[in-house]
Amino acid sequence: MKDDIDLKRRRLIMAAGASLAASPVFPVVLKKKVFGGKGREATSAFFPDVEIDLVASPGQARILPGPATRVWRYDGRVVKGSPDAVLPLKNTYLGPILKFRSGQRVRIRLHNGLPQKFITHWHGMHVPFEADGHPSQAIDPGQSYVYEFTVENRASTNWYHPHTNMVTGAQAYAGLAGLIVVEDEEERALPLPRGEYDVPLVLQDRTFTENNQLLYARRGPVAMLGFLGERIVVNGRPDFAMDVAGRSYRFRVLNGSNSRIYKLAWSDGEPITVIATDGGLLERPVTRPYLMIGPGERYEIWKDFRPAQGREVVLESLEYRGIMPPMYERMHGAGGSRGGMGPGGMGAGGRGMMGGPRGMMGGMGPMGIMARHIPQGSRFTIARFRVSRKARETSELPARLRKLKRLGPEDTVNPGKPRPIAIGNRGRMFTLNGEVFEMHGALPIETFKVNTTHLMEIFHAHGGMEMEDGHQESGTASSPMGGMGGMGGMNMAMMMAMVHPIHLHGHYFQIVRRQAPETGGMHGSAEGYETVKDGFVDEGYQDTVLAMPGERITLIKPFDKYKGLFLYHCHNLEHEDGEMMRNFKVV
Ligand SMILES: [Cu+2]
Repeated sequence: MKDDIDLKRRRLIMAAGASLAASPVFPVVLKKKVFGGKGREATSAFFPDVEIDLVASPGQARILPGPATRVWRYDGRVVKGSPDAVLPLKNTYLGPILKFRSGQRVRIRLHNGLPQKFITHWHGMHVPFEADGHPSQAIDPGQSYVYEFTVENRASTNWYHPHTNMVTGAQAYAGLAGLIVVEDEEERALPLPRGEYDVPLVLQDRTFTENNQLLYARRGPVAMLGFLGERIVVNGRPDFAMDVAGRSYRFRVLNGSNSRIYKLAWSDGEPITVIATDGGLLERPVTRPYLMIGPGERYEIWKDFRPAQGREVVLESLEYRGIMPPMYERMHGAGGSRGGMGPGGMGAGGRGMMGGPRGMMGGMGPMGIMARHIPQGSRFTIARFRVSRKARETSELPARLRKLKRLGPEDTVNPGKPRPIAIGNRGRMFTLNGEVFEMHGALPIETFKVNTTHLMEIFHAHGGMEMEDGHQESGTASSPMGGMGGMGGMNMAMMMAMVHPIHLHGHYFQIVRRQAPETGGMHGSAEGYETVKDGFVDEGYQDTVLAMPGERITLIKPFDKYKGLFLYHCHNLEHEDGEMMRNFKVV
């Protein structure tokens, strides 16, 4: 047993690919061509304002007391341009913050120092196909890929992470992620908190071995539900706490987790004030009692700590339900919290849910991970802020932030006939528009003329629904839950009904309408929806949206400027790696 565990431990990160190939859930892996390439050189016709070398390689980080944790990480340096284009972060495995300005020409030379193929995507950045990090551009160990693009985004918080076919989840989990901050004149003119009062909060969850090493597997229930960790880490640190001054702060919140969804709320009862979404600043600040943030999403929140002088304010995730398959919610008490795991009670003592000591529920594999995870939808502490200092000055919340163009159906080329993004399943695999991933493939409904704007609809279509173009969804009665038990008389559509954070590459989109799940509907729960529906912010631009079970989301997306293959996929990284990904072909 001991040898078995040690062997598995060694395999965890270094051989993610091999363990995937062995997975009974994804037999298709072995038949696939392995894509890996020689990279891309710099072009002589491109004159960069900023040039950066970025290396991904194995390293170490001190995360927990005791032995250091082996991680994979990005490290960067400025080759040309302003030295603050690369801001390394201390005491974390996270990559440096890349800081760009709108209009800048950027060249990034990515070097693969990892023992497997690898590519990186600039999530949120509107860049040419050659610079988007499509999995077909993945490079072999020792190779480099040169990205060249002009920063077209307005001021916004974006991020970078791996996009390697079938191992994105394993590579991101190993530590490969970093923020991209885009600035522009308009945003700099606003009296928003800056410098030490402008704070990134990257939310992730991890599970550790007794030896402080990262535990990951993508099989069985983890493939179906997504990886869910036993500890929350913020900016790469567990039990995150910081001393703040009694004044206003700007927090750039990124959900960098593989599959966890957070329902953010302040412990002092104040609403959450949102000033920016994925696509940057809103027209004016909005408040919500709580804020739902799915994997891949960014929100900037403004917080005034003046009323809490001398006290502690906690950023929590509150209970919610109705977003996981019914079987899961039944097992975990429909959003119920783990015994003794109130705010702050989530340290080592919180391990071993379901009563068994660690290891009892299947050891180090996916069942071991599931046995120890913090349930999706339970309540827990994310970060603590001690308002320990007085501030001489603060910045007031601006009433208006910037002008935003609001798109309507009349701005689209297909106002009466939205292009579908149908979430379904083929047996145990999730599908988009009835299909799983094809490296270079795109259906007619996935093909768009460049410089057109389209109305699109994300909806759930499990269980044999006829697709618009004649594609037939198929379901089987086999259990997708691995060893999690029988599903009674439930049909496939109900078993597979869960939330999916859908990410569209390319230009940001706007949400124009949400249709809630129907009461008694096959795919979703209207009751569960009540626990999340006040936490959406649809006033701005986005690149990722949480599609709740049974929900129908209408959005408007421009396909501007660049031709080529741009992905759309589920940002639950285990779903993405399980082929819930397709191409938009822009021609
Ligand atoms: Cu998904």
